[in-house]
Amino acid sequence: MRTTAAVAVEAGKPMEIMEVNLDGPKAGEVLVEIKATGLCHTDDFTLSGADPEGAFPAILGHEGAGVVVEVGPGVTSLEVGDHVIPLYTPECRTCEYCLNPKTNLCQSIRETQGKGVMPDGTSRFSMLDGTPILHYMGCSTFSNHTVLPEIALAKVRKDAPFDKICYIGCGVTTGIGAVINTAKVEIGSRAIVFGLGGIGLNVIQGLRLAGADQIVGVDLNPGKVEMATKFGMTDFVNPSEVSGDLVGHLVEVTGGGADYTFDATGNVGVMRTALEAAHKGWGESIIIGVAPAGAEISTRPFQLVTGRSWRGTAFGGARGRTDVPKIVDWYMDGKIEIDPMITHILKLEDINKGFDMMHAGESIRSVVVY
Ligand code: NAD
Ligand code: AHE
Ligand code: ZN
Repeated sequence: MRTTAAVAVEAGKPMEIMEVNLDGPKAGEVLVEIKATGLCHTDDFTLSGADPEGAFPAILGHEGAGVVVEVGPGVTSLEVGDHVIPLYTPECRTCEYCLNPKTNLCQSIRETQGKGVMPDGTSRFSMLDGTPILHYMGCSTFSNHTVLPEIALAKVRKDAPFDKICYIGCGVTTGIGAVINTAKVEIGSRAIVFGLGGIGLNVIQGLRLAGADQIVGVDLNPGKVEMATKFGMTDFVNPSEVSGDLVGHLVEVTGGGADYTFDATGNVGVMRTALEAAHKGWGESIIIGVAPAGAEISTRPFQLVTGRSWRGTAFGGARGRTDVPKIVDWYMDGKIEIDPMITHILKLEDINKGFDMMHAGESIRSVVVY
């Protein structure tokens, strides 16, 4: 079939909207009509050329929601008409990783996914002249139609609005999951969240759900304060307004250091600050942000010797086919909020403007509705 997509033709260039060819689903695969997709900073990171796994031309996008249009041979858990959220972290339920309760990082298709191809090693997308186009994070939600493996789709209830639940495909689950699944924050904790964007706000929302007493937000953009306060931030620190040592200031604000700190910026300098602002003896720092190729974290080992831990999380430690339908229920039951964070609704032809707004710090989440 033919479908419309925003194609990342080259690193560092705006995406081009074009008609593309899409082959039908092979064995174990599913054709999905994407109804809505969020714009995550990770898409921007890959488009910029900073992603060591970035390859072009590709169809980016990994935060979508849609409807099953066709199933390939052997697909048993989904049928035409099912509502689904694509999963960049699939859940095969049989690999060594899925069988280990300590991780959500299903590895059954990770190698081919990282190369931009389906598990059989080929792409389903091509340009009208036949040039192959790569998939991205196994999702490619910047295409109106896409093909995914069955294990990379969470089946969700049909009454949930696509233009809101698409955000559960990355930002919401990543932020809330980092608190609940990865850090396992206890009631009464003190926490610091670095970066009050589409992920950081969901960390704040998760901290409030977990019953944290103090939630300190750190961002260079004061425009983020209003929304962060609405979601539960109790204190705000703008590093550009702190004279002297930022770590020392944060330790003072939290009365000795935070029980939990979260990096949602992708800046390795911020990651160091986050680790060092964690409480001596027990503070845990969780890295969520994705850093450019070649970037490395550093600190004095003494920071770890004296009881701080440095950890990381992907997709908030969530097992997508199991957890995502539950998070959709939380949203529909009013336990979590999504609507205020979706600040802009765009048409696919305006997708590059969505990334311009992200760069300018004007949006929290832009969502493309097909
Ligand atoms: P965003 O652009 O919406 O938000 C980033 C925020 O960080 C902005 O508010 C910005 O002002 C702030 N910021 C930037 N530099 C800063 C600094 N030096 N100090 C303080 N604040 C600073 O991005 P997002 O969509 O929220 O994504 C945040 C990060 O999380 C990105 O690196 C993204 O790639 C990553 N991410 C990781 C996962 C995962 O599974 N680990 C999932 C989604 C996104
Ligand atoms: N390709 C990058 C890594 C990017 C990365 O860390 N991605 C996160 C999800 S970000 C979603 O917005 C992730 O899931 N990581 C685990 C994994 O297996 O990719 C690089 O540095 O090579
Ligand atoms: Zn993302």
